[in-house]
This record gives sequence, structure tokens and C-alpha cells, in this order.
Amino acid sequence: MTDTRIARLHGRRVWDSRGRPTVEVEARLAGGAVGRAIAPAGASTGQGEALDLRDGGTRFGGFDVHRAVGSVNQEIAPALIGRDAADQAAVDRLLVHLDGTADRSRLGGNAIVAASMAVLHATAAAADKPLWLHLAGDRPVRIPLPEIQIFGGGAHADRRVDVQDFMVVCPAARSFAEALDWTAEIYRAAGSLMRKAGKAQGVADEGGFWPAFDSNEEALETLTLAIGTAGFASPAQVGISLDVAASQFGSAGRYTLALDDRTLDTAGLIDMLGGWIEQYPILSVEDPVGEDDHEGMREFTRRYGRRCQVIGDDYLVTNAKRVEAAATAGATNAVLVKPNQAGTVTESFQALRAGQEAGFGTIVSARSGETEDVTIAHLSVGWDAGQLKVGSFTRSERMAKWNEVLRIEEALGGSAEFSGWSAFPFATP
Ligand code: 2PG
Ligand code: MG
Repeated sequence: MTDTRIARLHGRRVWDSRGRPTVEVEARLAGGAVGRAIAPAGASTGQGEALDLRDGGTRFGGFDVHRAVGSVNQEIAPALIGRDAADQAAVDRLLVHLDGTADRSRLGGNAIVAASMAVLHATAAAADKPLWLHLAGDRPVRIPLPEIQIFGGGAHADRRVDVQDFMVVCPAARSFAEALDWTAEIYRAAGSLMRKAGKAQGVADEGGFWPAFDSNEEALETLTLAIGTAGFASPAQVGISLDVAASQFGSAGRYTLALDDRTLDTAGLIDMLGGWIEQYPILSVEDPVGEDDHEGMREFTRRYGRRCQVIGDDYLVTNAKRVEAAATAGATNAVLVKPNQAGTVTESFQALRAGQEAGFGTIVSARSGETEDVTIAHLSVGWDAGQLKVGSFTRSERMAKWNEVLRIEEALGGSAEFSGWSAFPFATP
């Protein structure tokens, strides 16, 4: 390994997939290694997540990031120069300490996560290893099961439907490459069904088809039909994964499904989702009730957690303590891991590790605002997460991640183990 002391850290303003400014950081080490990373951005965010620093005002809807880029160049860089990049935990502790707020609002979660990930990339480069291998070391890893969106919704599609993500998982595929092949056929089949129904109207934020449906359930019917039309048995080969993102349409006790013209209490929402689980090949449900609805999360997991993965995203906000509490309470059985939600690489790993120790499913996830940055593809393999959620099967900020995992799978050759059904300790065929 070449000299891993940080010699230069540079922040710059680049653009994300929604056409909004975001923060890129480039780290150069004394030995010459370079690492680069870009902060993603969510639209349906949990209350407990690290906050991005945005300029406010009217320019670019207030989303500009000159202040966050300034955080990198004026505060983070001087503090990190001379530190050992190979000690990621110490770098991340320093970032958290330097910011000094619980929600990262002073320097900005966007500035901090880009700096943390850039340093990680630089260290892997200094070791002359791909990032996933640098992270895995001698530990065995699996290639993750991809969760791939077919229809977008919720905050990613102007709330055209209430449920946010209608995704497929292909746990019976023999490899990641085959899971992508199957998904491509299902995506095509879904597109044909939409065209035939006169409902092809473009795509949502993450590249899934625009949800021109008359009810939330029609999306489920169409997706189930698309899986069958593409020639797959469900759920034996292909299942459905939903991100309900319920905090976007209600909170503890009161949920309003605008498209269905229905207002439900927590029990009513759980019954409705339960009815869907009975009727459609659903293997995974994310944020089934609001992030403040602890009792609802427990009740949902008690009723369906044996046959279906129950993911906490807004509910757990990539926070190890919340994961431990959820495990004790039986409130979820899986955790979504988003680095910019936690703030740093180390905190993201701690949340994932807390999940693994609790026997949870663990899913590394992109945000709805993304770029060509492929860090999460490497984290999902190197940390042996078992699952990866990136959005749909179109648009290059999504395909860049899927394609990166294909490269990793190829590099592993015969020793590559695809996680398949092992990703779901709770939901087996
Ligand atoms: C989610 C993500 C990705 P966002 O809710 O899981 O779909 O959305 O990045 O907008 O929070
Ligand atoms: Mg979510």
C-alpha cells in the first residue's frame, strides 16, 4: 500500500439525475492514489436522516450546493489533510465531530458523505484493489439480489399513485446476470401492457414506468401480469417488492390513499396490505406504515414477518441504534442502508452490521436522485449485504450500478455466489 495520508481534498459542484446540483469530492493521498465520490439525494426522506445543506432562495428551487461545496473546501479539507485515509473510522469520527450537529446540518450531510466515500475510494486505490475487495478482505461475499423497480410512484411520480416503488426480485435466478436478464423481460412485458392499455406515458424519477393507473392495486395486477407474460412463475421464480413509503401519505393512525379516495387507520392500512400479500406474489414490503407508527410496524411484522421481508427505511434511517431497537421490539426484519442517510461510511456499516447481527435482511440502497457514482454497488458486495436496491432498469445513473455488479460478478468468476433466496431468511419458496 502506498502512503495513505490525505494530501488534498477538493469539493466541486456537479449535477444529479433530477437536474439538481450536488457535491462531488476528490481525495488525493500522499502516495498518489485518488478517490472520488458524489452525494446522492432523496425525495422521500425520513425525519431522522442526515440533512443536506442547500443554498435556499429561488435559484434552482433552493437546491444549489455552493455552501456545501464550501464546507468541503474551507472546513473539511483543512481538517482532513495529513490524516490517515486508511483509518476510515477515525476520518468519519472527525467529520462527525467537525460538523458538531446531530443532523449534519452545519457542514451538510451531502458534503460529509461525499468526503467520507471519496476517502474510502482513495484508500482502495492505494491498496490497488477494487473497492468491494478492499472492503471484503478475506471474508466470503455474495453477489446481491437486485430489487428492481418496474413502476415508480409516490414522491417520485408527482404522487400519481400513493405507493412509491413497485419492484421485482428474482431470487430463483442462478446469477446476478440472469436476474437482470429476467428483469429486462419483465420490464419489456410491463411496457407492452402499458402501451396496449393506452397508459404508456414515460418514466418516473428512478426510471420505472409512469404509473398511469386508476388504483394502487391496478399497479400490482399489472406487475403480476407482466411477470407471467414474461414467462416466469411467481413467486417461485420472481416476486414483488413494494416500497409503500407510508410516511408520504400519512402518519400513525391516519393514512390517505388519494388515488383510491380512501382514508384508513393503522389497522385498516395493515389489513389492506395484508390483503395484497394474500393475493399477489409479494416477498418484501418497505415502510408499510409511517415512520412514527411503532405499534403499526410491530403489528405488521408480527402478522407478515414470517412470510415476507419487512424493511425499515424512513423508519430506521440507516441508524445502528434504531436497528437494534427494532430487532428487540420485533418492528422490522430488514434494514435499508443508505450512506447519505447515516452520513458516513462507518455509520452506514454499523447499521448494516447491526442488521446482520440481528438476523435481518440487509439491502444497500441508492436514492431517487443519483449520478454515475457506483460506490453502493461495491458496498453491497464488499459488506455482503445480500441485496441491492437501485431503482429501475433504464437510465444510466441506475444502469451504472447494475453494470458495475456485472463486472464484479465476472471478476469473481466461478467463485461468485449469488445470494438468491439466501437474501430472504424469512420468505422462502
Ligand atoms: C426510498 C428511496 C429510493 P428516496 O424511499 O427507498 O427509492 O427514495 O431516495 O427518495 O428516499
Ligand atoms: Mg424507501
